[in-house]
Amino acid sequence: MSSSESINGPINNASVAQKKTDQVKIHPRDALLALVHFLVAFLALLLGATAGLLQTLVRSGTFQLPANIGYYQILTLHGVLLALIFTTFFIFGFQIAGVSRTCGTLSDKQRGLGWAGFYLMLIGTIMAGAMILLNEATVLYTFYAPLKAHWVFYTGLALVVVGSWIGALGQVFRWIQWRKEHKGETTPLLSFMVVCNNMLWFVATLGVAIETVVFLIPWSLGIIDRVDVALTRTLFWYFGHALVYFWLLPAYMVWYTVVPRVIGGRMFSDGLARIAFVLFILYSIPVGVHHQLMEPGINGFWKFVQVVLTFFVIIPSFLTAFSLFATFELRGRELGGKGLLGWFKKLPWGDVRFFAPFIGMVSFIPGGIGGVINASYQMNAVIHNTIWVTGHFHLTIATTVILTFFGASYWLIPHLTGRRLTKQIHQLGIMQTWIWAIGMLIMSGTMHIIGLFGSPRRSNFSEYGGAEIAQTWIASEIAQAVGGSLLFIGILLFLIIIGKCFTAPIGFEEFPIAEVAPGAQKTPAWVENFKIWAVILAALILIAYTIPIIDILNNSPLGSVGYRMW
Ligand code: HAS
Repeated sequence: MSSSESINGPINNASVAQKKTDQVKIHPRDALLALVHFLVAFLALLLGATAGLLQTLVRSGTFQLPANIGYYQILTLHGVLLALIFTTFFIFGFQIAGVSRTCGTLSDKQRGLGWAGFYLMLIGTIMAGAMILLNEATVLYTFYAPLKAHWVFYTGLALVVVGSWIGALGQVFRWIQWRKEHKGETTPLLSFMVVCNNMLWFVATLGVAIETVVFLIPWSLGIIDRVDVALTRTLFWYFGHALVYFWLLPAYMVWYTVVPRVIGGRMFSDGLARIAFVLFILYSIPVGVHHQLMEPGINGFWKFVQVVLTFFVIIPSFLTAFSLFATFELRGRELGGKGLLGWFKKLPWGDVRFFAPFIGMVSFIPGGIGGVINASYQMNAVIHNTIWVTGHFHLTIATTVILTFFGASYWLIPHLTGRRLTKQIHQLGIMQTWIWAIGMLIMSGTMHIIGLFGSPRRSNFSEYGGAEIAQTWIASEIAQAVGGSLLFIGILLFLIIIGKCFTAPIGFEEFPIAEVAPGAQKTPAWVENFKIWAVILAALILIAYTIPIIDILNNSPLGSVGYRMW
């Protein structure tokens, strides 16, 4: 079903230009590049999800791992494969497709950069994955020192980062080319968003690149004999919080540009969407210390500054919520919805392209509230290092983002492979979304509740706190295992559907992109001036990080940063 014949019947209100762009098809060579990224992502998803299932079963006390495999080893595999590898490959596949769809086919050079980046990322993934499997890198996905991994693991991760920079360049160059060819015009929204996400990613990964190349690799090779725990953690979280927005923004890309077209509506405002993305560039990086609120070594004043900045990064999500509500209501009323909520019923509930991301959006309401709680200094003391945090990120990345990615895959894979999204795929996709939502409600809900009672995260000991409380813990672990098993079934079903996408009848499935609502204000040109944003971003990073890092260095016992600096 295409969006010009949505579940609500034919859409007659689309403009001629819209009908024309609905027919645009990505060039097969760009499609191949995007597809190889998706294939690696889906393989990582399968392996990472299997590790997740095993881990939740171990915690429930009903299962023991064979062959000396450790709990923390599979926890590392689960985190690295899902949080770092699945996401990065999926996002790059989606972004390549998005730029090619909106700016036009990539040049050979741009595509070459995409392939070079892909191979480097793949080699890096194999290196890091092999070390985890060999139990040489059981350091969890945050690889905090003093846990130490084999140098091959860190080098593999560094290669993934460098590969992503090279791949991102190809996408950005295509956007620059479009700008040159269309002087004075506003660039296509989706490609602008891709450039924002790549800029955010580049600036954020500088932190983790310095952490691995300057500290962890030399330490692991024995070139330096120690590293500063506070410094490496700070560098990690400089990267780590922006990482979560690097995951979130592609979901927002789908929400802003694709979903309005799928429901047969229009985008509420192009300018508002761009401002939201720019705000993410500015505020997603100088906030990493909110992951370190309970740590010594960082002065309370700087923690306060970063908490305030964290509250700024919530604003673009509010803008997004407002914009989406407006889009849904406008379309629902256009279809005849009456009264306060009559428009809600008119939305295309049988269309998986809408339903899966919609459930993702709904999950982000409690997920976002949880984030605000985490960021509130005093409340962070209650939840930090408890399994509440695990519940939080299973609602955000593993529901909001992943359900949007699932929903996008159902039309994007057929688009790239020259096939059709069939009725069966719609039905299975909706079933998959329900399984996911119920599994996550059980698993993440339990994690939130027992987290408030102090159940620790990242531990396979579920009997903390004496015999009485141990019973409650164990009951909750079993609930998590039930939820986790449903999620695993959800992943298997998703992969079965993807298999069906590859074998569906030959045809044309559109890559839906909405046009802007008539009457929306024209986007001012300064919004696209990345130089302004780069300067403000640099200033914010310097304000938020210079003194905390100088403090850490000054307070380190001589030589504890590994290098004798002064
Ligand atoms: Fe978070 C920890 C704060 C968002 C992921 N977060 C984590 C960790 C991960 C993660 C992975 O301040 C654990 C890291 C680790 O291993 O230690 N988080 C926030 C805040 C936000 C936030 C303030 N997080 C995310 C997103 C993630 C993510 C997004 C992944 C994609 N987080 C924290 C903090 C910690 C933390 C602390 C550290 C905790 C600790 O102590 O360790 C905000 O960005 C949230 C803002 C969001 C909203 C919601 C807007 C709602 C929208 C949906 C609208 C719905 C519609 C549907 C339109 C305000 C946009 C219509 C519905 C109808 C019913 C019609």
